[in-house]
Amino acid sequence: MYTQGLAEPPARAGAPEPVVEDAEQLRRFEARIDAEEKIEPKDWMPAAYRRTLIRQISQHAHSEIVGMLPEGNWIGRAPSLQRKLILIAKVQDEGGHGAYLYSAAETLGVSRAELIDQLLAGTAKYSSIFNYPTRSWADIGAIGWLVDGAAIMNQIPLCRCSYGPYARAMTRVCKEESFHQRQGYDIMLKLANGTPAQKRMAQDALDRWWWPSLMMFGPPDTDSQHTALSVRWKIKRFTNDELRQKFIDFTVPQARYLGLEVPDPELRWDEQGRCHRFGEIDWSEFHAVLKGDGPCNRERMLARRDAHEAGRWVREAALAHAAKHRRAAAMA
Ligand code: BYC
Repeated sequence: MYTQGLAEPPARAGAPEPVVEDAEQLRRFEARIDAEEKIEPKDWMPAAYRRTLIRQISQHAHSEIVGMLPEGNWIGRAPSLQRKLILIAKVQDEGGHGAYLYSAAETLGVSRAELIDQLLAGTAKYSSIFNYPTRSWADIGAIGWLVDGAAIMNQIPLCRCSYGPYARAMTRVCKEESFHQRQGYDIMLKLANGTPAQKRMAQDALDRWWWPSLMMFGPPDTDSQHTALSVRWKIKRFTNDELRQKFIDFTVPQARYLGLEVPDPELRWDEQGRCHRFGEIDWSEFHAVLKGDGPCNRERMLARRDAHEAGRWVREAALAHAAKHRRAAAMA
């Protein structure tokens, strides 16, 4: 069962050279995983485990930071003072999630500055969902309900991830995500029970966000390069398709309660399978977004690069302040 060959995913063009792990160390590592022990930063781990975690945690961190943009865009236009306060708190939470996640990634031996450079250079991925525009206030409801709903479905199992710092960061993140999901559903509830125009806005937002939300869970299991190893090493507890199905089964009754229609003519309850059957996802759209050709990819990257430049003086001032304190402490 614990063969060396399985420790590395198949080599891809441009991928680092496979590392041959020590068989005994690998056996002990996998025995700890099987025993549900947490792996901590100073513990021995296979190079592929470290690499997968850096990849996933940093993509997750970038998603939180880029994910602030579509909603941040509505802070100034929220329809009441209370809605504005709630939205500010939510967007701040997302910045905080990014910060915990960059810290969790740093425990694996990579610096936050390196990771941010990768994002700004366009070589790192972030969630496809944040490349779609927020056209109306109902989109803020749909993001909370569907996007944060999908995030919770994906992240609750990550609280049991085998890597300790990621699992602990996720526990805190999930508590906040559940508030985010509820605020989104509350917006949808108000709009769906409002005037006919408001209900149309809610339906339009569901129409536009439904399919991209399903894509958040990643490619189908048959095309997912990383799932097998990540499930084996208990980084992921469920496959992409399993989580997507759970999300659909959970969300369809919520749409019904809102009196809105899920934009999928093939959606139906399968009594025998006890789950919803759904139509084909347009994976060509997903791949186009990942390649940088989504509706807002360029705008999002431009906004992040501008924010990074605008924050340069703050980083420089913080470093100068820390250096001054170090010098003072050394002289004392
Ligand atoms: N978008 O082998 P696979 C939030 C990539 S933030 C872009 O299945 P894996 C929120 C994948 O990275 C929520 N790329 O990969 C924030 C891989 O590419 P590379 C973000 C995607 O890792 C603000 C390739 O496709 N959540 O909730 O086993 C406001 C093959 O995929 C996507 C997380 O990051 C995608 N949707 O599984 C509101 C959760 N899907 O690296 C809300 C943590 C796949 O080989 N991440 N790719 O170049 C995960 O759970 C997993 O990484 C995924 C993918 C399920 C996303």
